[in-house]
Amino acid sequence: MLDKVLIANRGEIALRILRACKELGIRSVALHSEADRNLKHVRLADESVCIGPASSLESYLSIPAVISAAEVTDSVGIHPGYGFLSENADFAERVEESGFVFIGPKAETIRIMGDKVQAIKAMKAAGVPTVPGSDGALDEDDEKNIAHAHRIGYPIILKASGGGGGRGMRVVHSDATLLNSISLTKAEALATFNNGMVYMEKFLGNPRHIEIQVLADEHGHAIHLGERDCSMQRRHQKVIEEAPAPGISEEIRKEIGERCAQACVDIGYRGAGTFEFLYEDGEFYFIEMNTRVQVEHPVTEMITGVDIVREQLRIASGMPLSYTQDDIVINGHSMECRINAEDPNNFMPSPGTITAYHAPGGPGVRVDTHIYNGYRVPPYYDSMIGKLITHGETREVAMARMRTALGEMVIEGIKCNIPLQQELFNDAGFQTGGVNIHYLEKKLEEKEKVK
Ligand code: MV4
Repeated sequence: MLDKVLIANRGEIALRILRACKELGIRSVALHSEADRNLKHVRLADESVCIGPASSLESYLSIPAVISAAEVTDSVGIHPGYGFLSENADFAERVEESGFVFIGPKAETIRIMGDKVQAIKAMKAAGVPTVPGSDGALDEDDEKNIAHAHRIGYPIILKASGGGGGRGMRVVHSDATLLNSISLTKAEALATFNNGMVYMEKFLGNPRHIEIQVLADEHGHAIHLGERDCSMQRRHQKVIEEAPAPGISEEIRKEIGERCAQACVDIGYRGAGTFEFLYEDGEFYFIEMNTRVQVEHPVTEMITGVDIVREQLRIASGMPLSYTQDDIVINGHSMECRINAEDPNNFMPSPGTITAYHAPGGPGVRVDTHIYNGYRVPPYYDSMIGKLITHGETREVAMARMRTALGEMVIEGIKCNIPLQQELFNDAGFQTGGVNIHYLEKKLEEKEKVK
């Protein structure tokens, strides 16, 4: 087992990683910015080191600062968490070149998945269903690009190969705007991602966002932990996640899950990963792969009993997976609410001091948060301050527990989105289950009209 791990992140995920290290007897090092001296995990870690000023660019995003922290503390492994440097292939490469273990896939794998054209190509070759599309980057041949659009059928969507997560996309409805849209998307892609490669896909109008969690070790084993539904989102920020996805049968889960696990074996994947799909009319279409632990990993942990962060640490230590596919049984249903320090009406960030905090509890309730009474939410980082997760025998029980827990949770001194979450858990459409990716934005638009 890794002897000492540097936690190269902040907030709730840093605390989550710290807890997993403690359980495994791994010594922990917390790095932090000048604005984050009072983070809960910094107090609880065996050692801590300040790596720079509040600005992420000069701290959590600084490769030299993070590597130096590993060096001065004699760390063995580096866990990148999510966001920041977690999917930066150059960082993973520098970590390994410097003699540390990157807790994640090989740099080469991260690089492939960061290039969406390559990622789709690799997954298609491995038998994962993809969106009908150009199967590669578009070139300068106008006639060929028009032919692609006609074969696929309008509407189509243009995406930057260097993009992802909703950045660098443009929908096209007819030949009239196709060529101009390709030029614009390419120019924007070059300016934003320093990569002008653009590809084309059939545009799916009302899909759900369903993703498959996988784990793969260095001994040729890979398993899937079922799916999560992350369709409740606004501006590409997920608001509620759940597992399993409503309406997905055991047979369909097995089929798509086994394809993802096999793809991991085929590409030599290592660690935790997520296959993102659009799901429409009963079909899965691969769009991207995430090579990190995700914010919403707890809902999968709740229904499988697998500690995903512990598995990441074991895999990085060269150990085999603790489970075979047959060990994985889906038990009940889990929901996660992201708790954000923001105005629930206009989504403006609301940093400041938390003057009162009361955590909810009871059966099937889990709270992943670094906040405490008197904690000051800094204005420099993401507004997510925690996650409220529930589990129950059925979706209805998980939802009822969430309503109770949201009602118990008290966060004073700052604005937070608990009122919005309460509204969503009383929403008839969401209660039915299986809403699509546009549901929340449409609901918020309706609310604006009534005002
Ligand atoms: C799409 C799509 C419709 N058709 N691709 C946005 C995030 C990025 N990961 C992919 N995205 C989309 N790709 C095709 N062919 C619609 C979206 C999309 C979306 C996807 C998942 C979750 C939320 C979304 C919100 C708007 C658009």
